[in-house]
Amino acid sequence: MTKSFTISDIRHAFPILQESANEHPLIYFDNAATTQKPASVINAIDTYYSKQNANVHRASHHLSAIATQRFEHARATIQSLINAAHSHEIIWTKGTTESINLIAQSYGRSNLSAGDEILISLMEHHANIVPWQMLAEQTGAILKVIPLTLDNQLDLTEFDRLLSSNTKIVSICHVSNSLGTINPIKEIIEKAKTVNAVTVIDGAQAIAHLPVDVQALDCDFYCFSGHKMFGPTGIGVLYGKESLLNAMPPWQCGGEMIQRVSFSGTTFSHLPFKFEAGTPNIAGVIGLGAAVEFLQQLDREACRHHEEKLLAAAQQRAANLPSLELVAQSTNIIGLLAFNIRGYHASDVGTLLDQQGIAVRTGHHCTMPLMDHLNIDGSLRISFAFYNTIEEVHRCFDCLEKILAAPPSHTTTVTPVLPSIDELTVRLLASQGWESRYRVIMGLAKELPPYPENNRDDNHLVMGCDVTVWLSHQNRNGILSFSIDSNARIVKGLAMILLSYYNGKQASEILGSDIQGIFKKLGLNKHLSPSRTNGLRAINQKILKIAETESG
Ligand code: C6P
Repeated sequence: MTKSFTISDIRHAFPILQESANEHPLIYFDNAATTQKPASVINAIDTYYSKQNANVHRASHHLSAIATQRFEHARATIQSLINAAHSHEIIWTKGTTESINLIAQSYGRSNLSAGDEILISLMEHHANIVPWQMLAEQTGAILKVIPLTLDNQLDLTEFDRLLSSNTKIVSICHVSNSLGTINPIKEIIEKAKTVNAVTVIDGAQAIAHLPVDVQALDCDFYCFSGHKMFGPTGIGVLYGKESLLNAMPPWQCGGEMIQRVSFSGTTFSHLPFKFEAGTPNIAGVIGLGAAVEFLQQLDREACRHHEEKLLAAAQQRAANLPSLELVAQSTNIIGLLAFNIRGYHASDVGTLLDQQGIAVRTGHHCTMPLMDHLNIDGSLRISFAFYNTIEEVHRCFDCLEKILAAPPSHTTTVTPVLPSIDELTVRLLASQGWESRYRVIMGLAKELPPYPENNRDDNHLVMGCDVTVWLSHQNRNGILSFSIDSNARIVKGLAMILLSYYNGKQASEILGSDIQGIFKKLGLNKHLSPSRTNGLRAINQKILKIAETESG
């Protein structure tokens, strides 16, 4: 079969790419978070539910036979994608996170003991940190971290130094989701073998971009998520070597994974079912199989080449923006560009891009230790798939340049006194359309009263926001007044709405009030992004908690 790569055909295969966002053509640059799905995947799921829905492996009827055949066919498709030796080495999980947890709780708990060492790196996603921290707590094992070089590559000299006969597990990402760095996993696996350490590769960010051959790599485990490779959410893969999987105990128990159950004892099923307790995500598996078949029709070398061109174009445009600071070095990365813009909070820029129909991700990208190391609280990340175009890259950077040329100052003068909520509502409702209202909210940030410097500590941090937010209060004769500050301009603008509404009220009035009505009137419920809505909710909840304490 001849494999093809025609960008217009590819784009046509993805229904969502024909849609618009905020009245602009959608430019989807958040592929590292999740990729879009081709019609073939959507149709495969639809066909399963509309024509073939049945449980797998159990019933005696025809529908179940068809569902089981499609389900197991998908397993064989994944086997061929990553060149596993056996299809039973492919275990279905919910995604990368569950795959790593399975290894930690099954392999890790039964093989590690006090003093053993687990080696991860500084650039890992929380999904490849926290399960190991928990395992270390449960077993007394020690978690060690490979640092990075100055150009944000794994420090292989330090890796050599940390690797010892105590190292039992080496768990590393193939590609970093925050930097885009491609790690030399073959070399790492080879070195880990010299001390008989088991190797776990987090392939979440690699599988959509790079060829993966688990036999050539000779890794013990390789994990990835369906939704980052054009398949559905809620389905992922744990590849494990047969000998290791056979020796591991099950980690979840129930139906499907047993051979025989009696009250005197239970025997477990063979691979892969030993690790697939309960009714699996059948539609997800079938959808993922269709995603791999879609990929297998493409010239993946050409896809990679195209993605390299997208990255090069973005890097070139980025180099022309003097206030843009790249998070990562510019060589040996794939699929994404992460940066900050001096004088702007990433989430503010992300929201302004969103208004132009450009979807990007901002924040710490679930790599908080890496952000701490880089001394930033997050970044703006543009991440590519082969369906993106060079024109989209240019449009994104044209928009960035426009944003920088016209900062959202809106010439509001600093007023020492807070406007009343009625006054503020009238001002905001006067702006036509959400885009212009958003700019007015951004402009409000300038009017936020100064925040007391000595209250910038952990006690005053609002948890649950993806940007830094401080909140403190005063109680003068039963009248409460709050102060808020943040490093994101949009949050400061939203804080003005909260303060105008709440300040000067008694605790009981605050508890009986209805800020949701104001949010609704201003369209905040409908138009704010999920992370901003969560942040606003977290600040509001903290205010209500304070009012509750003060009223008691
Ligand atoms: N990274 C991102 O925007 P799940 O959620 O289980 O499908 O994948 C977790 C995961 C594990 N490892 C790496 C390297 C990842 O990038 C991710 C998911 C998304 O970067 C969501 S935080």
